[in-house]
Amino acid sequence: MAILPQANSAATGPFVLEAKPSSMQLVPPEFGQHPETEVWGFDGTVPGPLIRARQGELLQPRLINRLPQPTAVHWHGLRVPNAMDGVPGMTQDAVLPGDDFLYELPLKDAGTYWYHSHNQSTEQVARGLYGVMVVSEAEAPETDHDIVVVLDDWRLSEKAQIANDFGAVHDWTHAGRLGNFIHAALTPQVSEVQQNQRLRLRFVNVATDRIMTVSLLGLTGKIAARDGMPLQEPEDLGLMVLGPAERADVIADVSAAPGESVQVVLHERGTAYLLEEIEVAGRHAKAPRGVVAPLPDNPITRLGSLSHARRISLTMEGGAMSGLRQGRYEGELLSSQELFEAGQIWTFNGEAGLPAEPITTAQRGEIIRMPIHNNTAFPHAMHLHGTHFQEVLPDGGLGPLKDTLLVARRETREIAFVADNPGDWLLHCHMLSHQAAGMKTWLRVT
Ligand SMILES: [Cu+2]
Repeated sequence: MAILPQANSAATGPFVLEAKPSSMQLVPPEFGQHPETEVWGFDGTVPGPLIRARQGELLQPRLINRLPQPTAVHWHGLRVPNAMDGVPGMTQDAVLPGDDFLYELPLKDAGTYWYHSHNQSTEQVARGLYGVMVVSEAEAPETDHDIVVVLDDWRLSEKAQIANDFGAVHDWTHAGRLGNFIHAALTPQVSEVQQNQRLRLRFVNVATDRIMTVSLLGLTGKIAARDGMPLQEPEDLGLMVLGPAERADVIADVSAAPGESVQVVLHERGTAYLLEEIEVAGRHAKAPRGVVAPLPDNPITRLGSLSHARRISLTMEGGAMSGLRQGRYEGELLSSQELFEAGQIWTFNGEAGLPAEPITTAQRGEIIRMPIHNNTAFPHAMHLHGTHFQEVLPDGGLGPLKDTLLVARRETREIAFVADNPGDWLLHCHMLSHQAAGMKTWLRVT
């Protein structure tokens, strides 16, 4: 007799994730005849393979590097052991071309996560090295379709090739590398739905730098999770603003009538663009389900009192239209001109690039609260590795669990978190151009 593997054996043992050059028909025919686009993708696809697993499983992806550059994979939003975080120079050595690395990822939390290159990421993510990971709840809410919506932003030449201008100074000093082809990739590619069906739409902004503002037409429902974590009270669906790396899970019933469509609309500088639509064909036998109940909670501690919290502040400076005069870089105090010449344009607490010392060393279990002062003329998407944080709201209340927070220009926002995952963790702007040009620091949890 034979013992057969389970049907979903991909998640129950090591599996291969191969980073390699490839090509794909990125620009669809409605934009005219375009050749395939040369990309770098996991398993040669962009987005990379959708990894579906269940909460509580151990995921073991083996990264094989078939790129012409070293690489590493960061599992964005997963609370993993430090050595699995995928940050070259901090948690592992970059994986050289031809080499491989086995990641072991215990999936503590259900939700929508993503994975992407964390080496030369301004180039590698822009070339397509990202994918989505869906960790399903033990008791998932009932839906008719569960669809991942990847929002990406490409800078393409007239021949539909990725512009090879990574590190352009104007991008780095301003809002980052913004593209000219914004796209929503649906997985699975559902072509039609029925009125009254319930959809779960998992939005992921994988753009290197662009903030995506989207609305949904033909749906009635709620945002049930942000950055993977369930909202204790689902939020009304309105305009969704997703900074780079942010996610939102929408659970909604199709309200559009047969013959109409469900639409994903991008709002950019006063203009609305239809990114994707799904036809409504027929009416489901059931009435709409109506109420969207909160998703089952994840085993992460939400903050209670902040009375014992230690405060560490972070001040952002630099970029265009700012008064940056000087900053430290690699231990030396440089003038703004010298920083600029070193490709370092932004500072955290007066320091550009990864400092030798952590911004703080926290005892395991300590509560840290961090006011973030954005003294620049641009928004920034602050991402903390290793755990989720909550925003400390102006009224003293606490916001939802998040791993990335968009901080508007000249704005102060405050985050707080339990430093409960030991190791060295990056804290950086997820506008990858800004990160490359200085906006990163780290903290140590002992
Ligand atoms: Cu930034």
